[in-house]
Formats: sequence, structure tokens, C-alpha cells
Amino acid sequence: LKLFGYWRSSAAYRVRIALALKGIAFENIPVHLTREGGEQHAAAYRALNAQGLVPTLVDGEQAITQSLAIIEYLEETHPMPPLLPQGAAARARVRSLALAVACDIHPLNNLRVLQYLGGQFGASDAAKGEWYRHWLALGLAALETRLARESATGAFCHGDMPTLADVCLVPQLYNARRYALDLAPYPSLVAIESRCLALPAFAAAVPEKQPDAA
Ligand SMILES: N[C@@H](CCC(=O)N[C@@H](CS)C(=O)NCC(=O)O)C(=O)O
Repeated sequence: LKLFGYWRSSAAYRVRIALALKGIAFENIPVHLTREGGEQHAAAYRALNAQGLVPTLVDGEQAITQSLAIIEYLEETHPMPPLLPQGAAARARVRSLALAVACDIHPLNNLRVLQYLGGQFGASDAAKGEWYRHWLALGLAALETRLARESATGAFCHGDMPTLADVCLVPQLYNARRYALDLAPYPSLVAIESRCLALPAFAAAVPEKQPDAA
């Protein structure tokens, strides 16, 4: 397996956590997102990933894009340990928490969105930071409400084993720290994050431990 990613990409970070939790060996192939305008835009990479985004997982002849599709592929090809719980309602809850991060927080704060805000609308770095923290705070507040009030929450987002929801939450909180969001309003999220990061699989996947970390 080859993972095309970038140390600070939170979508790639999700996949690294899933690979580590499942104990799957892989080759890490860095795609630098800012050097020379961004290697993700090069024709050779776009041949693998038409969107020009990381991550891409290559398994033999298959190139799989979209971090959640990659993780569901890993779940189906390497079921143990599972990242989705048993039961339709429980699986829907975990996917709903994961998608709240992956569909409603992350895309608004992606590099290309921030670059467009600056290039097209003249947004300053300070304005881009405000934008970033606005969407992040809105999304994290809803997650905090859910995780605090729903009885299915355990030591992790769902019960006492890490799931796809934790795999998405932890990289998003990394981004929150990077953009200096005050995390005090999200005690449930921070407690779950610290339990995750105490596990070797999560610890091994952190951006600073990757070979391409600047
Ligand atoms: N929904 C996609 C998002 C992928 C994505 O946006 N990746 C970011 C890094 S976290 C990226 O490649 N950005 C490059 C750019 O914006 O030019 C996924 O989950 O894989």
C-alpha cells in the first residue's frame, strides 16, 4: 500500500490513524502542498487524484481517493479491529459524527479555499484566520453538544473503543490548535482527544512524526 499524503494534511492524518489502528504497513509518499505552487496540482499526481487533493491510497492497480472512502475500504479489507461499531443505528451515529467534521468543517477551511479568499477577495491573513476559526468553532460546538449529551459517548466518541469518529476528530483538533482556537468550550472533545493520543496508533500518526514534517 502507498499513501500519498502530506504531514499536515488532516485528511491524510485520518488515514494514517486508521492504518496504524489496523496495524497495516504502508509506504508514505509525500505530496508537498505549498512547494512550487503545490505538488498536488502536478499532472502526474492528478493522474491519480483528479481533484488534486491528498490523500490517495494506492493498492496494486487501485487508486482510491477521499479519506473516508479510503478508511471504509480499509475497514472492508482489514476488518479487525473495527472502526465502525455493530448495529445500524450505532454505525449511523459514528458516521454522522465523522461527516460533521469531514463534510461540514474541513472543506470550508481547506488550503485552496483560504488561498481563494486571499487571491480573489484580498482577505488578509488575519481575516482568513477569523474565517477559519468561525467555521471550526461552529462545527466543534455542535460536536461538543452531541458528545456531552448522547449516552452512546464513552471514553471515545462512541463507546470505549476508537472509531471513525475519533479518527476524524483528532486531526480536526490538531488544526484547531494550529489556528489558535480556544478549546476551553469543548471539554468533552479535548478529553476524548487526550485518550486517543495516549494510544500508540494515534501517537504514531501525528503530523510532527512524519518523515516529511518541516
Ligand atoms: N474530502 C477530502 C478532502 C481532501 C483535502 O481537502 N485535502 C487537503 C489537505 S487536508 C488538500 O489536499 N488540499 C490541497 C489544496 O487545497 O490545494 C478527503 O477527505 O480526502
